[in-house]
Amino acid sequence: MTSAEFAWRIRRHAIEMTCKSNSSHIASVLSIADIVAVLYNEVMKTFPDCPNNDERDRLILSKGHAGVAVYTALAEKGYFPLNDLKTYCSNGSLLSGHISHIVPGVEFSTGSLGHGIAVAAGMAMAAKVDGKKHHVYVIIGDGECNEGSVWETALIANQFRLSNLTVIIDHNKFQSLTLCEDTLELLDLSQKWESFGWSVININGHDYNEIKTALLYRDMEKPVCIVAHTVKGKGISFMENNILWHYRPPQGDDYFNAIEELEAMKP
Ligand SMILES: Cc1ncc(C[n+]2csc(CCOP(=O)(O)OP(=O)(O)O)c2C)c(N)n1
Repeated sequence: MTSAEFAWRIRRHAIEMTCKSNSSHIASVLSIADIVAVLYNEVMKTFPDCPNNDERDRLILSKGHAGVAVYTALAEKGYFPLNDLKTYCSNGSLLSGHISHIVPGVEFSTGSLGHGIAVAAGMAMAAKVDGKKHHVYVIIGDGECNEGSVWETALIANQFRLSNLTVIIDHNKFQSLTLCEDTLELLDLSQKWESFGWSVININGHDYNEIKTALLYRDMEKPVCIVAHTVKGKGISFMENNILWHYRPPQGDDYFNAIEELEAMKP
């Protein structure tokens, strides 16, 4: 399967799941669908039949409200049956609205923003101390960069030269209610991370080749920060850059129109 096909499947499942469960955050999921697809389809060493294999690469989704992106990728990889996606957000289901480590293949539960990156840095540090070769990836939101704990971690990761850590910032320029710059302005993210000692790469977060090259990039001395320029709601025209879709579930005509658009651009 190509990463374009993999990402399409993430988006297709995501529309079904958020519609059926009447739940939020579809735009946040669509924003990272391409990045998550490349991670699972082409980059990370994974062991779906043995999720805790010590040699696996680790991914923490720090913006845990977009857990659907990772749940669908894990199901596509065979960590659990695709049919289980239908239980998303229902009573008794393992698949909660914010990502949960109870699900096979999920490393850490998140939802309260600003914590996943610190845990990822801890994992990277532990791997270094133990001489392990796996890589640790963490996806954070640009709005999430308003959290002080993100910057404490940026300092720590530089201090300990965590070259086995890659942070991917989903830079879609929005947060939950409005633009990031109208909430707490971040100014130039690249400059900031560089000044914290990181190796920084800017990419189009929807270009599969750029995503893959950046995810595989290593700096022997520094942790890597990928500033992925993305579109919130990417792939469904009426959701793109429209803040309503941070919380609004796709229902009725919106659901049918979204499915129609996706089917029309199936790779
Ligand atoms: C500590 C904390 N404060 C507030 C929230 C509520 N919240 C959920 S999503 C969100 C916006 C996050 O924006 P961003 O990180 O840019 O993610 P994206 O735009 O991709 O959804 C907020 C403020 C939260 N989950 N955790």
